[in-house]
This record gives sequence, C-alpha cells and structure tokens, in this order.
Amino acid sequence: MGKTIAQKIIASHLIAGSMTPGSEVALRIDQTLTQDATGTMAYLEFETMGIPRVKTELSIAYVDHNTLQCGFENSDDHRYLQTVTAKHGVHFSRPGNGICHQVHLERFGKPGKTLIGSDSHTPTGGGIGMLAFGAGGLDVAVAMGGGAYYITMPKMIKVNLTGKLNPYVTAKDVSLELLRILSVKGGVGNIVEWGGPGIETLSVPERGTITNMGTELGATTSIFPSDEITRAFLAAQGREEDYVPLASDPDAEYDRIIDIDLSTLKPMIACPHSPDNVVTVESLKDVKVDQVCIGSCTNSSLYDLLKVAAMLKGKTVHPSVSLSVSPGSRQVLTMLANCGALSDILASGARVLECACGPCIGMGFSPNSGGVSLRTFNRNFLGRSGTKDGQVYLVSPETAVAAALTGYITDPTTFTEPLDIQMPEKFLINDSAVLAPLPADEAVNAEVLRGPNIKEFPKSKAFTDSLTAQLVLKVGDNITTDHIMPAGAKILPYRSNIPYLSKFCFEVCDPSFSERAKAAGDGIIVGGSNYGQGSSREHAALVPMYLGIRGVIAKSFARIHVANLINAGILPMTFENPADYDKLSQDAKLTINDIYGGMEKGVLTVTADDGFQFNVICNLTQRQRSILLAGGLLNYTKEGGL
Ligand code: MIC
Ligand code: SF4
Repeated sequence: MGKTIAQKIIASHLIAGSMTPGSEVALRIDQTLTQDATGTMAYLEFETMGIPRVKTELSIAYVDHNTLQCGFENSDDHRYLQTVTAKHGVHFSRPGNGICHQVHLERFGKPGKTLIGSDSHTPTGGGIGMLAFGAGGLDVAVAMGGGAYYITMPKMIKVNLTGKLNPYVTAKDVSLELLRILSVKGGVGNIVEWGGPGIETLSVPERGTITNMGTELGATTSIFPSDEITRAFLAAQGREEDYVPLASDPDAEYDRIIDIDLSTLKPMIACPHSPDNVVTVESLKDVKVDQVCIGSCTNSSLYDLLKVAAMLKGKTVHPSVSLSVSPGSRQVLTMLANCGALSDILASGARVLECACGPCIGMGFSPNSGGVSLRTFNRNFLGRSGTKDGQVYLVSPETAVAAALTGYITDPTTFTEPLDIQMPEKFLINDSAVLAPLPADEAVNAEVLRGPNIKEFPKSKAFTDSLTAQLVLKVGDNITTDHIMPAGAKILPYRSNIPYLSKFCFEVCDPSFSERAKAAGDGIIVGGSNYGQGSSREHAALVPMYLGIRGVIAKSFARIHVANLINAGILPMTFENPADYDKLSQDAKLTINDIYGGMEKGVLTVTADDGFQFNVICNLTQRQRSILLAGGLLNYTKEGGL
C-alpha cells in the first residue's frame, strides 16, 4: 500500500512503535523551537536534565509573546533565555525579530524534516512540508536532549482542493470552512493532509495560514506536499538547497476525504467564542465593529500585509474603529517599509505594532467593554483578548480591512478594485537578529543569568495504590487552556513562577478555584469533551498539579493537553459511560482503589462518598504508566527513562 506524506516522514523518523493508528510511535526530532512564554520553563527543565548541549540539527528560541516589558520580569526572562540558549547550543531570535512560526517558515523550516515546538501552532511548518507538532515544554526539552517524541499514530484525513479562490476570498476562509465542517474536535487523532489540483494556486504563506489553523481542529498536525511552489519560496528566501520534493503515493489510503472547491467559497467568519462557530461574513453584515486587529502567526506574512496595504491605500479607517497591524517578522516589516506599503498602512490611520504576538495573546490592545473586535487570528476563546465581555470574531485580512474602512462587518467581495499583489522574487535577508550559540569550548564557563521571577519547578507526587480526592471543579465541554491557565499581559510574565501563576488558575470559570483546590489537598477535576483544547502550555497541567490536582476525568481530551497532564504526573481518565458525568457533583469525595492494577488493565473504578460507583478508562502505554508512577516526566527522565 502506498503512503501519505506524513506516513513517509514518520517512517523515516521512526525510532520505535508500529505505525498502526492508535498505537504509540517514537519519533526522531530534527528541529525544535520554543517561544518565550513556554520557553523559560522548557529551558529550566532542560537544565535539570544535565545535558550540556542540544543534540538536534537545529534548536531555536524565539521571543515573541512576552515583549511588553512593564517590569523586570519579562526583561529578566529574555536575558535568561539569551544566556541559557547560548550556553546549550540553541539559536536565539531576539525580541522584535518576529513571531516564531512566521520566522521559522521564512528562515529555518525544511521540507521532510520533523519539528516540535512548545507552541500549539508549530504545525504552521506543514505549509512548507515539515512534519511539525505542538508539544509541552518538557517534551521539547527531552527532544533537545536527543530523546524521542512520542505520539499516538494518527489516522489520515485528506482535504482535496479543486478550483481557485475568487478575489477577496482567502486561505483563511478555507480554514474557517474546514472548521465549520469538522468543528474544534473534528481533527483529534488525525493528521490533515492537503492535496488536489487546487493547492497549486496557494503560495507557501497561504499554506502556512491553513496548517496554522489546523491546530484549531484539534488535529495532530497538518501538512502540504513540497512542490515547485515550495521550491520557489525557498529560492526567494535564498535557501533553495533546503528543497526536497515530497508527495503522497498515488495509492495512499486516507481514513476520510473531504472535497472543497475553492471557487465556491465565500468569506467566512468565526463568531464568539469558538473558532468553529463559523458563518458567512455576509450573514453578519450589519454588525457594528469597534476594533480590528491584523497580524498573528496566522495572517501576518508579507503577502497578507501587501493585500492589507493595497486595500487601505488612499483611504481612511472609519472613525469609530481602532485598527492595529502587527507584521509577522522583521523581514515583513522591512519589506513593507522599502516598497512604500507601510506608508499606505500608516496614512490610513492604522496603529502599527511590534512584530510579535501582541493582541492575539492579550498583550495589549484589548477591546473596549463589550466591544466587537474582528481579528485575523486563530483563536477567539472567552476572555483571551483581555476584555472579559469582548466579542471577538476571526476573519481574513481582507474581511478585516473591509470592516476597518466601513465600521461594520462587511463582505470584502463587495470591494471591486482588483487586488493585484506582486510578490518579490527575492525576500530581503538579514538574520542579524538571530544569535548563534557559543562554541562548545566557550560555552562551558558561560554564565546563565537568572532573575528573581524564576521560581523552583513544582514537585509532583508519585501515585500510591489508592487515592481519595475531592472533586474540586466540574466544567463542561471544550474547556480550553485559556480557561485553565489564562494568559494576557498581567499574568504571562509569570510563566516561570508557578506559585504566583496558580492564583489565576480557572479564574474565568471559577475565581475561587485556586483557594479551594489548595484547601482540598488532593483534588480531581471533572470535564466534558475535548478538555484542554488550544495551547500547548504545560502550565495548564503544572499549575493544577501544584494546586494538588491528581487526576482529571473527562468525556475526552485534546492531544497536547493529555500529554502534558501525564508529563506533570496527573492521571487522565475518560468516562466509560459518558452519562456518568451528569451523576457527579462538585465537592464529592472520590476514591480510586487498586490504581496499579487498574492502570495495567486500562480501567479504574471510582467510588463517590454517596456510594455511586462508575468506571473510567485510562488507556496508557507502559511508558506513560511509568511516567505517572515516577510522578511525572522529569522524575522519570532523571531516573534514566527516555
Ligand atoms: C496561544 O496561542 O495560545 C499561545 C500563547 O501561543 C500558546 C502558547 C502559550 O500558552 O504560551 C500556544 O498556542 O501553545
Ligand atoms: Fe502568538 Fe497568537 Fe500565534 Fe499563539 S496564536 S503563537 S499567541 S500569534
């Protein structure tokens, strides 16, 4: 039987396991990336492992999330990252150089290679034919140390594109359409492979938009073939030698095939507060808009911003709208400046922000109370913008500009001027903001600078054979990592300070959670389906662990989060009978006996203090059981398991 692209890359990087969907495979990792918000913890973990130098082909640390320096915390963390990376063989992309995924696509991504990153949108690399996964910081630390990355072998979905996008309809609309079809759970356990004649009409940055948004489907990753378009992009970035062709075999088999005719698509919009809450832009056309934000790792490429500049040229932003534009990288910003497009953006009245994540993660530019904000980003989870009652919609750059100019949600296809964007044959290349690590002999004595914001890594407990714990929180479906461990300008600087961060855990759902969990001692959380969707932040597991959470019982879990729970030593369990969810109430005392035997069998019995008994499934591999029994991946790794 022929192979899909993903299966080919997995086969060539397979260290252990069988490529049967559902079983665990261990992969060799060629490249790693971190960003600052997850990176501080990842390098602290790497240091604990005691390995002097990374063993990957390339490891790079970006600083793009925590670039607001309102106090010493972020500046100290930047210095820590710069010095710890220099010492251990990791490249360092300085603050202001751009958003990790955008810069990685431009300068470092290579078709056919494996990449893991401590950020859930690492699959953006699939736009250039990489097999790229979002992972928890500890998994990235282990990969930097030469250890394997473990995933459950996914099933394969093929999206077959035909036709060509109409003017003012974009790659973002393709992503939103797929979210409409599949929902935020529809990709769980799958790799989404894009193919068909329609892909020949999509440039690498457009493909990157699509693979980036694949994360919102819950997919393990997404990937495009590596073809002449990939070669041309790499050549324009001055690195044609990185090109290798990659295609699926003609007889490759897929578990599901979805056909999309690009020429039939309309501009789409995701309504508050979920990326799959998708309708046509046209259907919302009279909604008044307060704010428009253009940028993020989804839509901040030169191609996107040249279109934005062309639409804004000679026009003025509507007086009741506040427009921000954050270019994805220094390369994008410099090229916009050199060709005059930046002047068109500025002249329209837009506020140009730093090349960073910015408003996407609530780092400034929060909307006004109850404000309607149209964003070219990938997530509109409740509270993420920093304004609790903000109404965030996700759109393409074209739809964003149409709203910025008219003051209302407006279908951009009502604009009739042709958008004729000429992409340069060569991108401007200046990697001076990427610092190479120190040579090994100098690195030995190099000092790592740590600020007072860095606090000790929390200690997790190993499991004994029985556990009695309080059900401290019961939540519903699609709980995101932004619910569990919110981000934003006020909290994000404390990612290396778990005790402080813990005060905000589940704040969006229940501000008393943190205090109650601490008071309860051992705790259990009960959730609905797709628990932990969204970010790769391991803090959404480390902080609950710090607060005494020993297990989470849910109807189903999101992939990266369940791995992070295990890494933190928290037992993930799913209801054998989902109807049992309704029979549990917050504050019940739950007892689980015979944990060792039950883990082995994959089924545990839980008894509530009112006598109600139910079964939960814990399908764990031998390795995962050993991690839990050791009290988490760090302990397991220290004890010699890799
Ligand atoms: C996000 O988009 O939610 C983030 C912030 O980039 C996260 C990483 C983090 O929480 O630091 C992600 O997507 O993994
Ligand atoms: Fe940054 Fe937003 Fe992309 Fe996350 S989704 S990496 S916060 S731009």
